[in-house]
Amino acid sequence: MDGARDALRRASRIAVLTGAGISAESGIPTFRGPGGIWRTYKAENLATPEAFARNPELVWEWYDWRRSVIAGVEPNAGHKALAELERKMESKAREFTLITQNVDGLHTRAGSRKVLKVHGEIWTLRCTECGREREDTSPRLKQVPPLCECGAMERPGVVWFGEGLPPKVWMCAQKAAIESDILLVVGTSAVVHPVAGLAAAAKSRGAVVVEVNVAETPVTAGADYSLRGPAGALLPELFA
Ligand code: BJW
Ligand code: ZN
Repeated sequence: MDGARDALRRASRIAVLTGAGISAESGIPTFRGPGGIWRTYKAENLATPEAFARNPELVWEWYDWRRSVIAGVEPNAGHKALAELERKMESKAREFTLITQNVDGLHTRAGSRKVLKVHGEIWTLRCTECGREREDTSPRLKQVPPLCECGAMERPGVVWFGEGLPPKVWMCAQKAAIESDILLVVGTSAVVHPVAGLAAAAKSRGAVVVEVNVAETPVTAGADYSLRGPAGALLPELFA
């Protein structure tokens, strides 16, 4: 912990990559591991463009249910510590970039201002025909599937398996990771590509890699510091 804390204090460019584990303490299930979403639901039936084309009603009902779960929880100490770190870094004119794979919007609700949402956001709805995007933060949609004002069906504004990441957001995320002095990898199993490659890319360009996770991951072996425990407890301690 002390070595990682010192490295953070010295860094002028910090990048942070978060995954579902940071929201676990808020009560949102992760995808993999005990109690994970993919233990109950099959990703190929719900989180692929093919699944949506086959049965948009089913996919939308699942997303509508997840929206209601997320709307009922609060950001936790881990989200708040990252929002606080962003403010601290900015007041010292140092660079800070938060990259998240999470679609739940909890970083924003915790007060983080600049968030690169590489897998999109569950509150964004995108038209399948005209591509128009809108935000709808109601816990339950009035109508499922929702319709665009052009009359066509909307889809969740998230990135499914087999789809490319939003190009500009992804470019900024890669740049921030490889240009960082330190990359903090929090609560991700680091198995979903291309995001899973960010830690190795940053490391190969000289960044110090610090992992915060309750379990070992593919990042662990190459990390300079691997902190084992819940993000909500470790992050406030790390930034103290
Ligand atoms: C705690 C904790 C606590 C618990 N504190 N820690 C190269 C090799 C192999 C495969 C591929 C490859 N390149 C592409 C692929 C295919 C695929 C892929 O990676 N598959 C692998 C799974 C095998 N990738 C894609 O399809 C991606 N697209 C792509 O590459 O496109 C190429 C392309 C280019 C151009 C044109 C067209 C295509 C897209 C991936 C999209 C992922 N989507 C999802 C769903 C989002 C929407 C939704 O939420 O419904 O994103 S899947 C799901 O996994 C979600 C997550 O963001 C993502 C990552 O999961 P995450 O965050 O790591 O969560 P978990 O549950 O896995 O881990 C939680 C961790 O927290 C664990 O480690 C715990 O220990 C820890 N934890 N509590 C700290 N309290
Ligand atoms: Zn439309």
